[in-house]
Amino acid sequence: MKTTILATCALSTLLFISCNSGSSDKNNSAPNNGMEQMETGAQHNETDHMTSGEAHEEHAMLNVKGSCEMCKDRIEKAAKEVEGVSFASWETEKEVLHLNYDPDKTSTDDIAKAVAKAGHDTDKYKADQATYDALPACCKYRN
Ligand SMILES: [Cu+2]
Repeated sequence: MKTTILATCALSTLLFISCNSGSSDKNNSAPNNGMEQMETGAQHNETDHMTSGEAHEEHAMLNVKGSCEMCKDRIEKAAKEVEGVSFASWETEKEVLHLNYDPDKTSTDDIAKAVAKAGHDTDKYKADQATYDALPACCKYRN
């Protein structure tokens, strides 16, 4: 009996140790991301406010239909999910979406498409009827 208990103890200790070393490996590799900088000029992420002024960015405004705060979240989220978009803010009253984006990576056309796909009409692209119908009642902006 004793040996079984000892063996179980030893086994669980081993498991514990291996779990621990696994997680500390992760921690060690986290700050070690120098590899990502191999691509020149690829270092424009949204959190990089220090260099965003120097980055090749453009500002644009798009007319986007919507009605409430939920629409605002949905529109901004859809725009920000487009690669190259660093800033998106929708004005509820004017129904205008302000954007900062990298023109090498995306275009207002791409962003308008993404916003329309999320359920909001733009000047150029309209939301599918099915997508529009699926919006919550407070978000219905069509008459
Ligand atoms: Cu809404």
